[in-house]
Amino acid sequence: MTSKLILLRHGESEWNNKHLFCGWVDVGLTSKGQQQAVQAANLISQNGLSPDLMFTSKLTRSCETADIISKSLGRMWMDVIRSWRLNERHYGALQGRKKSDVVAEVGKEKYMYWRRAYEGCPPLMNDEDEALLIDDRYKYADVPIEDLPRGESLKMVLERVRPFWETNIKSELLKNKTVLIVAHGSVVRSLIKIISTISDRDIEQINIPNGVPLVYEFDEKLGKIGDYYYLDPDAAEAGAKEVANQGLEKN
Ligand code: DG2
Repeated sequence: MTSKLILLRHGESEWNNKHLFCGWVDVGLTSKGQQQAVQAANLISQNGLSPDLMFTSKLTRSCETADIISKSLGRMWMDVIRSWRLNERHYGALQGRKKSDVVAEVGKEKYMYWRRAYEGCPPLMNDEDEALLIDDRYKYADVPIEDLPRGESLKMVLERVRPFWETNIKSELLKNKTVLIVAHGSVVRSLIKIISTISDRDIEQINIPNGVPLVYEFDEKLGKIGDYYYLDPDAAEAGAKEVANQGLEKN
């Protein structure tokens, strides 16, 4: 028996499209993002995968992608578990800023450090701005509201994703289920770092495309069979390149 884990970054969001740092700001999908979600569902079914349950974040762009997928697959009955632990990396005071403006202000090196270095933590958000982002969706979070992040490095994301992976996700995979996680660029990078034991340096080079599913297969003891693979490698490569270049090209 094997279990399968499908990881997916949501379809293009309104702020991905405008090249704005988004983090915990709640925006919806563009029509392209909605089409990417349908295409992701097509890839999942064409590859003979039938998710048994889904995990997603508390942010609309991921919830919307998850809804489109379960509808497109005809599996709206699937259990969906939503957690702030699968939210995008909190981008602190960079949230709402255009990526190319940040490059112009602080230079490419600092921009890439904040964006991709494992321990690169952006400037934190002040308490007043943070309060505007915290609403009812976090009321029953498993940590006190004041302990929710105000800015995070990838390392900090990994530290809040890991307990959820260990407790909530692994237990489902051990039941031989096919599990779909619809989340965000940094959450997918964290999970890849955990599962594939990627070094702090190498994870900097990994960019996650919008809307292209990647798959891990495990044996009954949760030993990884091979490494992850994308269901559409060409689309993944093109999408990852586009993400890597955000803010660095004229846009
Ligand atoms: C993007 C990631 O997150 O941006 O927060 O702006 O996956 O929710 O669209 P997502 C954001 P980069 O780290 O790629 O700059």
